[in-house]
Amino acid sequence: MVPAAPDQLNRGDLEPGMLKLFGRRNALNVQKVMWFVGELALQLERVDRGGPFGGNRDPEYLALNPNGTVPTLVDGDFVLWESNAVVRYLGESYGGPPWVPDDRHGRALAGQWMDWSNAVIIRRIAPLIEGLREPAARRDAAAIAAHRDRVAEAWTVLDDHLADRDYILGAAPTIADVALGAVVNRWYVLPIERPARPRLERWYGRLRERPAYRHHVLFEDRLVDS
Ligand SMILES: N[C@@H](CCC(=O)N[C@@H](CS)C(=O)NCC(=O)O)C(=O)O
Repeated sequence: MVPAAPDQLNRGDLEPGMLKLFGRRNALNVQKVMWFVGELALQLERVDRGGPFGGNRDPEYLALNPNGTVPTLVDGDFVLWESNAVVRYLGESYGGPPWVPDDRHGRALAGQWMDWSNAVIIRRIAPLIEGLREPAARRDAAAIAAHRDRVAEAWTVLDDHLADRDYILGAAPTIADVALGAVVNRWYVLPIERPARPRLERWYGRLRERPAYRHHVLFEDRLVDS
Protein backbone atom coordinates (compact mmCIF):
# COMPACT_ATOMS: atom_id res chain seq x y z
CA MET A 1 0.00 0.00 0.00
CA VAL A 2 1.20 3.44 -0.86
CA PRO A 3 0.89 5.95 1.96
CA ALA A 4 -1.26 9.02 1.52
CA ALA A 5 0.66 12.08 0.44
CA PRO A 6 0.26 15.60 1.74
CA ASP A 7 -1.19 16.73 -1.61
CA GLN A 8 -4.33 18.41 -0.37
CA LEU A 9 -2.92 20.60 2.33
CA ASN A 10 -4.08 24.18 2.26
CA ARG A 11 -1.56 26.93 1.76
CA GLY A 12 -2.53 30.26 3.17
CA ASP A 13 -1.76 32.19 -0.01
CA LEU A 14 -4.09 30.19 -2.25
CA GLU A 15 -7.85 30.61 -2.48
CA PRO A 16 -9.55 27.21 -2.01
CA GLY A 17 -10.44 25.77 -5.42
CA MET A 18 -8.31 28.26 -7.28
CA LEU A 19 -6.06 25.66 -8.86
CA LYS A 20 -7.56 22.95 -11.04
CA LEU A 21 -5.77 20.28 -13.06
CA PHE A 22 -7.49 18.28 -15.77
CA GLY A 23 -6.08 14.81 -16.38
CA ARG A 24 -6.30 11.17 -15.33
CA ARG A 25 -4.00 10.26 -12.49
CA ASN A 26 -2.19 7.45 -14.31
CA ALA A 27 -0.99 9.62 -17.21
CA LEU A 28 2.74 10.18 -17.02
CA ASN A 29 2.50 13.94 -17.51
CA VAL A 30 -0.30 14.27 -14.97
CA GLN A 31 1.68 12.23 -12.43
CA LYS A 32 4.58 14.61 -12.89
CA VAL A 33 2.46 17.64 -12.07
CA MET A 34 0.56 15.97 -9.21
CA TRP A 35 3.82 14.83 -7.63
CA PHE A 36 5.02 18.42 -7.65
CA VAL A 37 1.68 19.67 -6.31
CA GLY A 38 2.19 17.18 -3.46
CA GLU A 39 5.75 18.37 -2.85
CA LEU A 40 4.57 21.99 -2.65
CA ALA A 41 1.55 20.98 -0.54
CA LEU A 42 -0.74 23.00 -2.80
CA GLN A 43 -4.47 22.78 -2.62
CA LEU A 44 -5.59 21.72 -6.08
CA GLU A 45 -8.63 20.01 -7.49
CA ARG A 46 -7.83 17.32 -10.06
CA VAL A 47 -10.53 16.50 -12.58
CA ASP A 48 -10.36 13.23 -14.56
CA ARG A 49 -9.96 13.70 -18.30
CA GLY A 50 -8.44 11.52 -21.00
CA GLY A 51 -7.97 7.77 -21.30
CA PRO A 52 -11.07 5.86 -20.15
CA PHE A 53 -12.59 9.07 -18.76
CA GLY A 54 -12.58 10.81 -22.16
CA GLY A 55 -13.77 14.40 -22.27
CA ASN A 56 -10.49 15.65 -23.68
CA ARG A 57 -11.96 16.13 -27.17
CA ASP A 58 -15.03 17.99 -25.93
CA PRO A 59 -15.28 21.56 -27.25
CA GLU A 60 -15.12 22.95 -23.71
CA TYR A 61 -11.87 21.10 -23.06
CA LEU A 62 -10.40 21.95 -26.47
CA ALA A 63 -11.10 25.60 -25.71
CA LEU A 64 -8.71 25.23 -22.77
CA ASN A 65 -6.21 22.97 -24.51
CA PRO A 66 -6.56 22.70 -28.30
CA ASN A 67 -4.20 19.69 -28.29
CA GLY A 68 -6.78 17.60 -26.46
CA THR A 69 -4.02 16.28 -24.23
CA VAL A 70 -3.65 16.11 -20.47
CA PRO A 71 -2.70 17.76 -18.23
CA THR A 72 -4.19 21.26 -18.39
CA LEU A 73 -3.83 23.63 -15.46
CA VAL A 74 -6.37 26.32 -14.63
CA ASP A 75 -5.23 28.90 -12.09
CA GLY A 76 -8.04 31.43 -11.74
CA ASP A 77 -8.32 33.01 -15.20
CA PHE A 78 -5.02 31.60 -16.34
CA VAL A 79 -4.82 28.40 -18.41
CA LEU A 80 -1.63 26.44 -19.14
CA TRP A 81 -0.82 23.18 -20.90
CA GLU A 82 2.47 21.26 -21.48
CA SER A 83 3.38 19.55 -18.25
CA ASN A 84 6.91 20.94 -18.00
CA ALA A 85 5.57 24.47 -18.45
CA VAL A 86 3.01 23.71 -15.72
CA VAL A 87 5.74 22.45 -13.38
CA ARG A 88 7.85 25.54 -14.07
CA TYR A 89 4.86 27.83 -13.50
CA LEU A 90 3.85 26.16 -10.22
CA GLY A 91 7.46 26.24 -9.05
CA GLU A 92 7.89 29.92 -9.86
CA SER A 93 4.47 30.93 -8.52
CA TYR A 94 4.16 28.81 -5.40
CA GLY A 95 7.50 27.10 -4.78
CA GLY A 96 10.63 29.15 -5.29
CA PRO A 97 14.11 27.92 -4.34
CA PRO A 98 15.37 25.27 -4.09
CA TRP A 99 12.72 23.80 -6.44
CA VAL A 100 13.35 26.65 -8.87
CA PRO A 101 16.98 27.78 -8.66
CA ASP A 102 17.37 31.43 -7.71
CA ASP A 103 20.25 32.08 -10.12
CA ARG A 104 20.00 32.36 -13.89
CA HIS A 105 22.49 29.57 -14.58
CA GLY A 106 20.63 27.22 -12.28
CA ARG A 107 17.34 28.06 -13.99
CA ALA A 108 18.93 27.61 -17.41
CA LEU A 109 20.28 24.19 -16.41
CA ALA A 110 16.89 23.16 -15.03
CA GLY A 111 15.42 24.15 -18.40
CA GLN A 112 18.10 22.19 -20.22
CA TRP A 113 17.24 18.95 -18.41
CA MET A 114 13.50 19.54 -18.73
CA ASP A 115 13.85 20.02 -22.48
CA TRP A 116 16.09 16.95 -22.64
CA SER A 117 13.40 14.94 -20.92
CA ASN A 118 10.94 15.70 -23.72
CA ALA A 119 13.31 15.93 -26.66
CA VAL A 120 15.34 12.81 -25.93
CA ILE A 121 13.95 10.56 -23.19
CA ILE A 122 10.21 10.75 -23.81
CA ARG A 123 10.72 10.75 -27.55
CA ARG A 124 12.69 7.52 -27.28
CA ILE A 125 10.66 5.79 -24.58
CA ALA A 126 7.25 6.40 -26.23
CA PRO A 127 7.77 3.90 -29.10
CA LEU A 128 9.19 1.39 -26.61
CA ILE A 129 6.06 1.59 -24.46
CA GLU A 130 3.84 1.40 -27.54
CA GLY A 131 5.72 -1.68 -28.77
CA LEU A 132 5.33 -3.41 -25.40
CA ARG A 133 1.61 -2.66 -25.39
CA GLU A 134 1.05 -4.77 -28.49
CA PRO A 135 -0.48 -8.19 -27.80
CA ALA A 136 2.31 -10.78 -27.38
CA ALA A 137 1.58 -12.43 -30.75
CA ARG A 138 2.01 -9.15 -32.64
CA ARG A 139 4.98 -7.85 -30.68
CA ASP A 140 8.08 -6.98 -32.72
CA ALA A 141 10.90 -8.17 -30.44
CA ALA A 142 13.68 -6.72 -32.62
CA ALA A 143 12.07 -3.28 -32.76
CA ILE A 144 11.43 -3.35 -29.00
CA ALA A 145 15.07 -4.26 -28.34
CA ALA A 146 16.25 -1.44 -30.61
CA HIS A 147 14.02 1.10 -28.85
CA ARG A 148 15.12 -0.20 -25.44
CA ASP A 149 18.79 0.22 -26.39
CA ARG A 150 18.18 3.77 -27.59
CA VAL A 151 16.56 4.68 -24.27
CA ALA A 152 19.33 2.98 -22.29
CA GLU A 153 21.93 4.87 -24.32
CA ALA A 154 20.22 8.18 -23.57
CA TRP A 155 20.04 7.45 -19.83
CA THR A 156 23.84 7.15 -19.85
CA VAL A 157 23.99 10.93 -20.12
CA LEU A 158 22.09 11.40 -16.85
CA ASP A 159 23.81 8.43 -15.20
CA ASP A 160 27.21 10.05 -15.85
CA HIS A 161 25.92 13.45 -14.72
CA LEU A 162 24.74 12.00 -11.40
CA ALA A 163 28.21 10.64 -10.58
CA ASP A 164 28.96 13.45 -8.14
CA ARG A 165 25.54 14.78 -7.12
CA ASP A 166 22.47 13.40 -5.39
CA TYR A 167 19.98 15.27 -7.60
CA ILE A 168 20.19 16.69 -11.08
CA LEU A 169 21.30 20.17 -10.03
CA GLY A 170 23.09 19.22 -6.83
CA ALA A 171 22.14 18.49 -3.24
CA ALA A 172 18.39 19.14 -3.43
CA PRO A 173 15.69 18.20 -5.93
CA THR A 174 14.51 20.84 -8.39
CA ILE A 175 11.97 21.09 -11.19
CA ALA A 176 14.51 19.24 -13.37
CA ASP A 177 14.14 16.17 -11.10
CA VAL A 178 10.37 16.52 -11.32
CA ALA A 179 10.40 16.42 -15.13
CA LEU A 180 12.71 13.41 -15.32
CA GLY A 181 11.65 11.64 -12.13
CA ALA A 182 8.21 10.77 -13.42
CA VAL A 183 9.57 9.22 -16.60
CA VAL A 184 12.40 7.29 -14.94
CA ASN A 185 9.74 5.30 -13.11
CA ARG A 186 8.29 4.23 -16.47
CA TRP A 187 11.71 2.97 -17.47
CA TYR A 188 12.17 0.94 -14.30
CA VAL A 189 8.75 -0.67 -14.34
CA LEU A 190 8.77 -1.76 -17.98
CA PRO A 191 9.02 -5.54 -18.36
CA ILE A 192 12.40 -5.45 -20.13
CA GLU A 193 16.02 -6.19 -19.36
CA ARG A 194 17.92 -3.05 -18.47
CA PRO A 195 21.65 -2.48 -18.51
CA ALA A 196 23.00 -1.26 -15.16
CA ARG A 197 22.82 2.49 -14.66
CA PRO A 198 23.90 2.61 -10.99
CA ARG A 199 23.80 6.38 -10.41
CA LEU A 200 20.45 6.67 -12.15
CA GLU A 201 19.12 3.82 -10.03
CA ARG A 202 20.33 5.44 -6.81
CA TRP A 203 18.67 8.71 -7.81
CA TYR A 204 15.44 6.82 -8.56
CA GLY A 205 15.77 5.24 -5.09
CA ARG A 206 16.04 8.71 -3.52
CA LEU A 207 12.88 9.81 -5.32
CA ARG A 208 11.04 6.69 -4.15
CA GLU A 209 11.68 7.73 -0.55
CA ARG A 210 9.56 10.84 -1.07
CA PRO A 211 5.93 10.45 0.09
CA ALA A 212 4.51 12.63 -2.70
CA TYR A 213 6.42 10.64 -5.34
CA ARG A 214 5.22 7.39 -3.85
CA HIS A 215 1.66 8.57 -3.79
CA HIS A 216 1.42 10.08 -7.26
CA VAL A 217 3.95 8.21 -9.35
CA LEU A 218 4.25 4.72 -7.83
CA PHE A 219 0.83 3.20 -7.93
CA GLU A 220 -0.43 -0.07 -9.27
CA ASP A 221 -1.69 0.80 -12.73
CA ARG A 222 1.49 2.60 -13.63
CA LEU A 223 2.75 -0.13 -15.92
CA VAL A 224 0.59 0.18 -18.97
CA ASP A 225 -0.43 3.77 -19.44
CA SER A 226 1.70 6.57 -20.70
N1 LIG B 1 4.08 17.20 -24.04
C1 LIG B 1 2.77 17.09 -23.44
C2 LIG B 1 2.25 15.68 -23.70
C3 LIG B 1 0.81 15.54 -23.30
C4 LIG B 1 0.30 14.15 -23.59
O1 LIG B 1 0.57 13.55 -24.66
N2 LIG B 1 -0.44 13.60 -22.64
C5 LIG B 1 -0.97 12.27 -22.81
C6 LIG B 1 -0.98 11.55 -21.44
S1 LIG B 1 0.65 11.47 -20.73
C7 LIG B 1 -2.41 12.35 -23.27
O2 LIG B 1 -3.02 13.41 -23.25
N3 LIG B 1 -2.94 11.22 -23.75
C8 LIG B 1 -4.31 11.16 -24.18
C9 LIG B 1 -5.25 10.71 -23.10
O3 LIG B 1 -4.84 10.61 -21.94
O4 LIG B 1 -6.41 10.46 -23.45
C10 LIG B 1 2.88 17.39 -21.93
O5 LIG B 1 3.96 17.22 -21.38
O6 LIG B 1 1.90 17.84 -21.33
